[in-house]
Amino acid sequence: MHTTNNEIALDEKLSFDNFRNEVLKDYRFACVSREISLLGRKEVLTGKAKFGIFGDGKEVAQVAVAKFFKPGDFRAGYYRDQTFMLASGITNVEQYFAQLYSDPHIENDPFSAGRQMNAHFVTKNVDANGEWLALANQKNTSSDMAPTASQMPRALGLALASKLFRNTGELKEFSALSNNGNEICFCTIGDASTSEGHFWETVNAAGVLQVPLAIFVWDDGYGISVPKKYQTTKASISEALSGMQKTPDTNGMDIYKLKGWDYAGMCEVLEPALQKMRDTHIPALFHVEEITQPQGHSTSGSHERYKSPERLAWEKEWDCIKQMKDWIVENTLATEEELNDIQDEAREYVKNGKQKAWERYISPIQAQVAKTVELFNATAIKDPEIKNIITELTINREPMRRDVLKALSRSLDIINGEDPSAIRNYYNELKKLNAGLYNTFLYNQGPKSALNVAPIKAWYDEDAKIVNGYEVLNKYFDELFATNKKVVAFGEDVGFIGDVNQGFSGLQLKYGEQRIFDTGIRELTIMGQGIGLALRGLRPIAEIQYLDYLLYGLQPLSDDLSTTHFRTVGQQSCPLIVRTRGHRLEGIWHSGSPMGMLLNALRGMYICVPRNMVQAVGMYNTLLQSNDPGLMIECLNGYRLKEKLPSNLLAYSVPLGIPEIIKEGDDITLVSYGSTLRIVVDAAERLEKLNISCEVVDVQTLLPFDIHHAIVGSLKKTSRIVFVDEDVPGGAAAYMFNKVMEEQSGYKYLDVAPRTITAKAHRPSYGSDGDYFSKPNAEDVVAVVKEMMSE
Ligand SMILES: Cc1ncc(C[n+]2csc(CCOP(=O)(O)OP(=O)(O)O)c2C)c(N)n1
Ligand SMILES: [Mg+2]
Repeated sequence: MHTTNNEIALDEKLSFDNFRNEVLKDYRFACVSREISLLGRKEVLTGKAKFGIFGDGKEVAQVAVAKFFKPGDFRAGYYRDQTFMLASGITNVEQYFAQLYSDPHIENDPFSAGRQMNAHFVTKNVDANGEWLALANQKNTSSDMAPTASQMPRALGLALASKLFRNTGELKEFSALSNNGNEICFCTIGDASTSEGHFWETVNAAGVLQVPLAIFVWDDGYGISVPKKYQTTKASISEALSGMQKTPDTNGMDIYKLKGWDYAGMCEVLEPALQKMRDTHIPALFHVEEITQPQGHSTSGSHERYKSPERLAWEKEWDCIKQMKDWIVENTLATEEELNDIQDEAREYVKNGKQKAWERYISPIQAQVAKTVELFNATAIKDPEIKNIITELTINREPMRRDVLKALSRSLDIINGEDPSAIRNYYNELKKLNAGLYNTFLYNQGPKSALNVAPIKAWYDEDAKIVNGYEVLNKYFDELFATNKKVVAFGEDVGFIGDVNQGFSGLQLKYGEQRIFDTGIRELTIMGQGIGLALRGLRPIAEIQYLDYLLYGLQPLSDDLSTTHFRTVGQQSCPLIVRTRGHRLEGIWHSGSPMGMLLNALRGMYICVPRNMVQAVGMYNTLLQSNDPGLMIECLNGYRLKEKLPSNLLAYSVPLGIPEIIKEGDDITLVSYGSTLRIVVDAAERLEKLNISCEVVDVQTLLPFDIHHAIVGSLKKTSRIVFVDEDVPGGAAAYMFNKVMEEQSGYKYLDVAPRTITAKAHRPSYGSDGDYFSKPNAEDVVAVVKEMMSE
C-alpha cells in the first residue's frame, strides 16, 4: 500500500489531537475534583454538611490510574478517591454533594442514600430482585469504609476471584461475571494506613496466592498529623516491602515507585504494568510518592498546626495540578489561557452541581416544614409555647428531618383541648417515612432473603444409614460441589486433609485445588477473601478453624460484611458463609462460646447454631438459596456422634428463626442451642424421673431469633422458663431472655422468676474438670429447675 506524506501528516495530526484531547479531559477532571474539594470544605464550615474529607492533592495520580480501570475491574479503596471515581464515570458532582449533605434519597446519593460519609462510593452488584448483574461489563467498586486499611482483606478476595474464574473449568460458563479472569482489583490506601496489620497480612497473602491485586499507596507523608517516620520502617513502604519483590524464581509482587505530580511518568509506567497484571496475575504495589494535601486531612482541624512552613511551601510548589499545568504548557498541548478557562469552567460547573444537589436535598424537608405549619394554622391552637416551637422551625434556614419530628412531638405534649389527630397522624406518617429511609436493608428484604426460603423437611429412607456427624457433612459437601459450580471452600487445613474434622475429606482430590483449598494462618484475610469472592458472584464457604479464633477475623465480618447490604441500601449483596466449629472443648483458648460478642458485632449476618450436622446441612441449604451472609457454628463435639443420614441432603432446608421443640413437657421450658442442648436433655431426663416434665426448645438460630414467637407459646403452657448456654453471664442467654421477656411479652406468663444458666465469667481451666466447673452441667440445670419448681 502506498501512503503519501500528506496522509502520514494527517494521521500524526489525528493522533496528536486525540492525545491532546485526552490530556485536557484528564486535566479538566482534576480541576473539577479540586473545585469539589474546595467547595465541599466550605459547605462543612458553613454548617450545611457535618464533616468532609476530600481528595485534593491526589487528582493527577487518580486521573492517570483511572485511564486503565476497565469494565470488569473492581476497586477497593478509601475516602480519597473522588477523582478516580469521577474519571471512571462512577460519580458526578451532584451525587458527590448529595452524599456530603447525607441526602437519604437513593436517586440523589446513589451510593448510600446518605448512610455513608462523603466519598464512600459503590456500584451495584445485584438488581432489585437480588439477581447478579453482569459485573464483567461494568466498572465496579466495593463499598468504602472508614476504618483505615479495612479495604485490604476484601481486596484480596476481589483479586482472587479473577484467578478462580480463569483457572476453574466449572466457572468458565459465567462470562457475565468475569472475562476469563482478566480483571484487576484496584486497591487504594493511604501511606499511614499501611501500618495496619490488615495491610501486611494482605500483601503477604497476595504474594503467596499470585492474584491481580494492584495496591496504590497515596503517599502524602502523613496520617492526620503523624508523619511517616513514625509509621513505616525506613519511612518508605516500597523500601520496607522490597523483600516481597518477585524474581523469576520466586513468587512475590512487583513494586513500582511513582511521583504523584508526574502525569506523563505515571501513565508510562501504569500502562504496561497493569497489562502485565491482567496477563500474569502477579500482584503489584504502586508507591505513589510526593503527594500533597492542599487543605490538610479533613474539615476537622488544620494542617498548619503540624506541618512546617517548609513543608507547606513545598506542597504549594509541588501541587499536582500546578505541575500538570506546567507540563501541558511546556509541551505546547495548550496555552496557559486555555487551561485557565478550563479551570474557570470547572469552578462554575461544580458550583451549579452543588446547588442542584442542595436544592434536591433540602426541598423535601422544606415541604415537611410547610406541611407542619399548615396543619397548625388549620387548627385553632393558640398556645404561645406551641407558637414558639413552630416559629423556631420556620426560621431554621437549614432544617433537618429530626427538627420537624421534634416540633411535632413537642407540640403533641402540650396540645390541650384541641383535636390533635391531624398532627398526630402526620407525626406517625413521617416516622414511618423516615424508618423507610434510615432503618432498612440490614438484611435482604426481597426474594433473596434467607427468611423467604421455603422449608423442606429431611426425608429418611426406611433403611437410612446411621453415620458419624462428620460423614453427614462430607456426603453433603460432595453433592454440593458436584451440583453448585459457584461454591468454593477454603481455610486452614481445609484443602489437602479436608478440614480438621474431615467434612471436606477427599473432596479436593475430586473437585480440584481451585475449589477446595488451604490457606495460610490468617483469619482476617480468610474472611476478606470470602467477602471479595462473594461480592463477585461466587458462593464461598470460608472456614475459621475454631470458634475461639473467629476474633482474629471479626473486624471484616463486623465492619464490612455485616454492614454491606445496609450501607449500600440493598445495592450490594455479599452472600458469604463463614463456617466454624466451637463450644465445649477444653482450656482457655479451645472452649469458647463467645456468642454474646458475636450477636452484638454481627447484626447483618445470620448466626446459625445447629445442634447436630443434619440440622447444619439444612441451614447451609437455606443460606445458599439466599443472598444473606451467615455464620455456621457446628458443634465441635458432634462430629463423632451418630446421626441418621437423610436421603434428600441437597434439597431439604431448615428455616431460620424457627425454634424446634425437641422434647415436650408441661412444667418448665428450657431454652438452649448447640452443644449445650445435650446437657439440657440429660437434665430433663433426670428431672422426668422426679416427676418434673421439661419442655426443651432448640432455638436453632440466634439471628434471627424465634421470628414467630414460639417460645412464649411454650411459656404460656409451663409458666416457668430457663435460658441455658455456655457463654459468659450476660451473654447470649441474656439476649434470649430479653427477646422472650420484652419482645414476646413473656413476663405476663411467669409463675416464678425466669433464670439464665451460663458458664462462669472466667474462661475454663484445662481438662474435663476444668470444663465441668466452668461451664454449665446437667447437675446445675437439675438444681435450678428443682428450686424453681419448689418456689
Ligand atoms: C482503624 C482506624 N483507626 C483510626 C482512624 C482515624 N483515622 C482516619 S484517617 C486516619 C489517617 C490515615 O492516614 P493515611 O492512611 O495516610 O491516609 P490519608 O488520610 O493521609 O490519605 C486516621 C488515623 C480510622 N479511621 N480507622
Ligand atoms: Mg497519608
